[in-house]
Amino acid sequence: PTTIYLKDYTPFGYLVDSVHLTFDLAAHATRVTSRIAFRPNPEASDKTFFLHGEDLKLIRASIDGADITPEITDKGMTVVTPDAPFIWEAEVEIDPGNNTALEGLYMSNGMYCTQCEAEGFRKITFYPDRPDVMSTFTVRINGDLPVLLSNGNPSGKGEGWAEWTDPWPKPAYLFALVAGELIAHPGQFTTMSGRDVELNLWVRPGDEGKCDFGMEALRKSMKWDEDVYGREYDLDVFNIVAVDDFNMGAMENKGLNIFNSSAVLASPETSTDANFERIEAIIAHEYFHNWTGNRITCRDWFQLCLKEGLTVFRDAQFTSDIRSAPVKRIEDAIDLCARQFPEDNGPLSHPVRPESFQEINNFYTATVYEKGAEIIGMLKRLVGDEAYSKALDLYFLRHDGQACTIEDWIKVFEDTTDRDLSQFKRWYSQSGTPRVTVSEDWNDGTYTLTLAQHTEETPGQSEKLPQVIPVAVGLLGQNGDEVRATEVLELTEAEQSFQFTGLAAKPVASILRDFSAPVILEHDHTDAERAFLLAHDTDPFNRWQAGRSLAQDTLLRMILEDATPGADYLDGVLAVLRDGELDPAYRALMLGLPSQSELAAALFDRGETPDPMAIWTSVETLRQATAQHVQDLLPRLHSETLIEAPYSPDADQAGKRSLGNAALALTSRLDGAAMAAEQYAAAGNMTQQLSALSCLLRAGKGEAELSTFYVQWQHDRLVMDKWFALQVGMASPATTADVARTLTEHADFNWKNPNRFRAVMGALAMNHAGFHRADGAGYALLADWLIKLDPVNPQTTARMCSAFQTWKRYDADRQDLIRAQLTRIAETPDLSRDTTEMVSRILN
Ligand code: HT7
Ligand code: ZN
Repeated sequence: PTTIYLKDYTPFGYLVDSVHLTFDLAAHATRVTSRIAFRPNPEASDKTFFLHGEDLKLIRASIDGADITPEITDKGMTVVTPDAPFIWEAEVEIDPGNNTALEGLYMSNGMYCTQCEAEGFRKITFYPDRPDVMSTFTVRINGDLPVLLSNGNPSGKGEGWAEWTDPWPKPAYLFALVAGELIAHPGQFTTMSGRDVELNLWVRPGDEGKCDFGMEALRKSMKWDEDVYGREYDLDVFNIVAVDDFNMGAMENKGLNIFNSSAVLASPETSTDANFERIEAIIAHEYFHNWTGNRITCRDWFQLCLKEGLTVFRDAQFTSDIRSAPVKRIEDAIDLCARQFPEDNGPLSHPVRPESFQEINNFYTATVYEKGAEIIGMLKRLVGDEAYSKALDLYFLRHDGQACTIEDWIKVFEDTTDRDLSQFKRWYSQSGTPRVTVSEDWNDGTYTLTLAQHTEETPGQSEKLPQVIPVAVGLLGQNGDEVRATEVLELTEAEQSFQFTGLAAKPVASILRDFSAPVILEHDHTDAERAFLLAHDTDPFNRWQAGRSLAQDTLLRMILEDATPGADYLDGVLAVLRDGELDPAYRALMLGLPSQSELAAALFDRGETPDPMAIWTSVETLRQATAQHVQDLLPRLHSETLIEAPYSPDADQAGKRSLGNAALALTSRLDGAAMAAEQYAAAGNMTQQLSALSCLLRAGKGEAELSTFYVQWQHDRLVMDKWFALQVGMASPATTADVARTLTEHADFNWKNPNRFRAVMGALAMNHAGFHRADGAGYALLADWLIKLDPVNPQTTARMCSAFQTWKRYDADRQDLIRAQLTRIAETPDLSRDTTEMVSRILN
């Protein structure tokens, strides 16, 4: 496969003034006619006229009305063109009904829909399918279906046809078309300048009852972007469509967002509080792309973080504003440690702005998205809120309508602040997670904090230079009072000392407050110091972090030294749970433990070989000990879920249910899940029903409830995904692979649907001890299914290969078993480019 390099970027030789497309829809022979006005690009020296095209049957093509018969490869065609403006016309035939890869134009339950990011438009017609080629689009759809949608504003319709005109120039990856028997859930929004925008959420018949929340989330997002970023919506209509077969969460096509139905449809009976929160965030994310991604797009796919990092940062700000900021920050840190750190410190490690790729779809990663967002957060912290706002205003003013780079982005900050950000830019080019080591000195009223940074070698990068790391620090006195408020230290050297003078006694430092940088902090705190911070830290993030590290150290000692759960952790948790002043959601997070996979990473970092069963046992033992230690509080905590008001997914109610259900999980370890059985029987919403069912399954019970759940929800695809995932997720280590295998034989296991495939195979990979069963049954089962899925849906297959990315942490036997499966996948004939690239990176 060909490798593409950032350094080789050259602009396309032609500009596109307009695109006219006509679709004659037919399941197996859709005709796409294009009429495109090109003119030579004065800024480009290479005038090669190459049009991408894949899986297209060319019917005819012409330039300025004269037919041509171009030579076509599996990638597209190169044509000789006039050295002046010209009109390209072509007619191609495509087969959406057989498009199982879900890229380009495909069908889902009889509905036509598209997914063009990153390189799907080339499966629709011949075109310069690259993000720096922008044009206005007019689209006519001919088809015998009641709803025919595309980007922009409606510009005409009649029996069996509709026309759409998008006045905003856009790259082809933002093109979208939807056609089918859909029902509109309408809404309305008046913009800051008083324009009325028609909103619609389009769903399949039967899903009408799951639209209210998504519509409200959209309206809130539109208002928030006006209030906080001054960004107004720019079309007369905004359409969202829910689709069952979709490779990712959602797609920000201009004026016509397409969503995985799991990322937009919600009702209290069928969705958990966590589902609601995720849906709200994804709707906001896609909407915010209208400015950060669509109006200002990326010059090339290496700049993906330009739109994704910024938009994730913006959606996180939105969630913090409308829910709880500390809870959101903690959730994001948990997610970063669980998904991005393993990526950044393993064989798939790559810079936030990669320098090469074979298949761009493999770079829609936690590093590009989440570390990309953390970089924006650091920049904001370093320059301050006011300068951040000014820089963003300048960004929108200077670059509206352009396809930009990270250099453009950094420059607006340099121009607004007069800061030299060249060292800061290393965050985009250097892969790997920096480790910051803390040492302290106390001398006669002066506290000296020495911070050292180090980043391990990562694939392709042996030399690492110091990065600019904003470290937010506060100091606490021995009685728990804050003696120095939070201050942001700028760590720019490999090692640097910071002094705090005039202190009466040696303080306890609270370091990396609010998780001010995506780094691993190595601070040799004693259990007592961590317990002190857990009790007193005035920074909510670090207070939680203190509990988390205390839990981790406790577990590691249990694993390595056969220790019993320590009193510091147990008493610390008890005190937090007793503190009725603390937000219930926050207390629930305090009850969380590091994931088993994170414990494996922590052991590996200490030079130990993680034993998945020993890790699992330690977690079970600590959970049991915690349940016993806090048992007197559990009935009261569980009663938090008894909310009299009607169900609402808001942060307040969700927080109470989260704490109540965390208490239920502990109670189930003491009462044989009797209370869980009661909750299951009485549950009036999915949050209560599913958490009760998970407690039952963990207790080795719940067979009857699993059956009634199936009967109750068999008709609901999204709930059935939960039914599949829960059984695998809750299975004991010894049975996980067998449970997963049995479920793959279930009549409802539609493996070509990415949500269903992920429900089983994703849950298998996430069940740490089950996946890593010593006989390799988990590895073999996943590999079997990846091999089966690859020819059908390479994108989803390749993404799921990352389940194997941590393989070098484990013992030699497990490594041999995983290597054998990876090799088996790699040697599969006709393996996709997507999966080939992933497997070879993981193996190397
Ligand atoms: N910009 C989108 C990324 C994307 C995608 C979405 C759905 C299916 C396939 C996709 N490939 C790339 C989603 C986002 O970040 O908002
Ligand atoms: Zn995005």
